[in-house]
Amino acid sequence: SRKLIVATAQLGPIARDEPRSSTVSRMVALMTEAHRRGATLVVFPELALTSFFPRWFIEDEAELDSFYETEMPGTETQPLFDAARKLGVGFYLGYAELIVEGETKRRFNTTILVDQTGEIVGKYRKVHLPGHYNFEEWRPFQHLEKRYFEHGDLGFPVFETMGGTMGMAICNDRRWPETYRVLSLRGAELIMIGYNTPVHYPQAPEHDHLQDFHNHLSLQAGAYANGAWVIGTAKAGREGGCDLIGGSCIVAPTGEIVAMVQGLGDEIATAEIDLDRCKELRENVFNFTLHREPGDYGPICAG
Ligand code: CDT
Repeated sequence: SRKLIVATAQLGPIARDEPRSSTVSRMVALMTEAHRRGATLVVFPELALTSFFPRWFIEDEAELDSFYETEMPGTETQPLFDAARKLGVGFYLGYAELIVEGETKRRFNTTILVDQTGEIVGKYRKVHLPGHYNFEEWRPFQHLEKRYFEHGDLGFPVFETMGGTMGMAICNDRRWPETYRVLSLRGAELIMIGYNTPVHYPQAPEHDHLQDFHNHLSLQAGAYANGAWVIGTAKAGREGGCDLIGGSCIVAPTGEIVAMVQGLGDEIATAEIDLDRCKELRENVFNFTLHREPGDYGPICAG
């Protein structure tokens, strides 16, 4: 068996003007508690360092830029890397990434994987960007990911690190079966996914009461149909006047939730996971080599 203890590290709301130093302190506290419970890998949410700013139409470029990281680690995020090294705890960290190429600014919704020595060992940029590009007055809040981020240009890579094959995805990616399938075809045994999900879905408010169900449905189906461990981590609670779901959890390759947080604030849930349990599915019902029929899946890849 290949066992490790992992943690989902849910964050409660982050205020629009909350300094990075405060958020990073909250995250170090969660990492420290995870370590106390024996965890060696912690999964933080999507855009974990700031409020979920795509809910606001921000016209001032300097203000918009203030939500992005231009270096990683930077001065304000260095304590996370120091804590990782000191405690021997790796982590997944979602953040807004700003890079400057010549005169051009490029923006991505990004996550990195940091190992137990505090080194960055993986990076992923969000592929499925939900929402819209322009300000839409009818909405109670905006969802401007298509305005504030470019489509991720790294595909769905996996990383051999921390004793297994690791994959990452970000929020809306978890609703798309292709995300898990591409990562799993590349051998992912553990797929980490941070999210910010409003309870209210303005285009179909009749689905509001289903948000927690759809979250777990996606995470559990993705785990089971690919025989992979999945960790989903929320930014939760009432943030900037918008209610975000919680439900951060650890899902076994069988699709069962084996650990889950209880509330909507800063909280961790931990589980001992055995990466070898992926074989229960991948050597049986989801043995890709024996049973997949890619010759019949053509439309999936058609534009
Ligand atoms: N952050 C993110 O991707 N959130 C979406 C909200 C619903 S689509 C507007 C999600 O899939 O949870």
